[in-house]
Amino acid sequence: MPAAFPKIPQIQFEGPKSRNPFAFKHYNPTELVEGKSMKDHLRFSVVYWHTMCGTGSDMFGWGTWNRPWDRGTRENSIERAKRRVPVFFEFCEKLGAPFYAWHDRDVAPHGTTPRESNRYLDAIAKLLKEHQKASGVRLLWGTAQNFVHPRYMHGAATSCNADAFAFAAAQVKRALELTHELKGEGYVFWGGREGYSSLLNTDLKREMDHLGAFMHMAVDYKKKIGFTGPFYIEPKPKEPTKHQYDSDAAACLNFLREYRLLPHFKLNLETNHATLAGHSMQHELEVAGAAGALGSIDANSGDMFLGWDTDQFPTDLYLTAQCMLTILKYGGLTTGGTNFDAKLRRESVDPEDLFHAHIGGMDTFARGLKIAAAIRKDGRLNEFVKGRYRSWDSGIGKLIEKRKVGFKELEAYALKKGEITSSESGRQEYLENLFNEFI
Ligand code: XLS
Ligand code: NI
Ligand code: NI
Repeated sequence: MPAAFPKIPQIQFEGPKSRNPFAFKHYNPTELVEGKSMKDHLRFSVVYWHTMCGTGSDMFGWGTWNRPWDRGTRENSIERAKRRVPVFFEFCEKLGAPFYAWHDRDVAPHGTTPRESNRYLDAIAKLLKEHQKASGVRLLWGTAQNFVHPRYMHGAATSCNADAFAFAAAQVKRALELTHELKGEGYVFWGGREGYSSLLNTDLKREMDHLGAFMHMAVDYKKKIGFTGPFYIEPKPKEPTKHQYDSDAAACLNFLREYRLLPHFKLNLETNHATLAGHSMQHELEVAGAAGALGSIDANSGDMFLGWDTDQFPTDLYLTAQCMLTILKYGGLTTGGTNFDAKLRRESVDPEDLFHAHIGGMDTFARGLKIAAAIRKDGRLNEFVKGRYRSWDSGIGKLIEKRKVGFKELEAYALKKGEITSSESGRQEYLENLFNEFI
């Protein structure tokens, strides 16, 4: 098969002075930051769904993207699926992305029965294995697409119809096996339609219980096949349903604790989902990190004027610097990665736009990493935060933290003290200026 991107060279690091659009200005895979290579810090990953299956269509219009490799094959055919595999790996290799991610039904088409779907998936699995081996590109995570087919219209694990639960289980079983076969680093659960559109027809408690049971079955099966990578839940507050059960990091952690699943899961956090939930991405990362559940990130960004998941490539240095500051604080990405769950705009119709988008995202994260490392090295920010809590390092604060005192002793302390006389500035504006010194 002829190359899909014949005019695009291998993307190399050329440094900030380069004017070559097909070069990295900041992402230098071998450069060390805090003693670790950028490649190992960032663990970039390309998604199969937007990159290979997207068409540029939206609710108001047909596809717009020019994808020469799809020509002459039918939509949703196994022929088209087969043709896409080498194109995808050529893209990852030219880009120098070490990882990728898929849903079962974006690498292979839907069959008319589960048996036929499995057959398609088996055929594609063989190709994925070959191409992973030849290219060295590894699977960051796999997942099952349990939201496109009409059988999942009421949800999958949280459907009112027990058959939908059973079909979803069968699909996750196979997707898990394939993730294991392809040596995937982890496995993701994004609750596609696990939520509701109206409480009038919904038994929320029963649906949540079913979701808990589903996850326990997945944990059991993972052990059974010997898959040792982490499970991730990916929070999102809405879209496609009005309310998704996995609405944000805190809701996911609560669900995992309630159903005694926390030891088996971490979170996969996506920027645009955080902002849809009314949080910053850094907030979500902090909440997950504090619970020891910071797993992986879906790196994208939304549009502040649009209220849906626009899945744009990340280009904002503040965003990536904040992300990397929290990620470094919690020990960095280990099994997780920086997964570009992002798509081109409808008007970006050329294959080369895929390169511009990913190069931009990688450079933006590389700069974010360098900025975060510089802020940490400088130390002023950290010192400030530490200093702000110094009343907890001795005296009454220390006694409270050590649980040596209760309300009775604290009442006595307050009565004796009379009033809190010191008032100390939070210095937000000073700290914002300090942060800007590094941008
Ligand atoms: C959709 C999600 C989805 C997950 C994988 O909004 O981001 O793409 O990452 O199922
Ligand atoms: Ni998303
Ligand atoms: Ni995602």
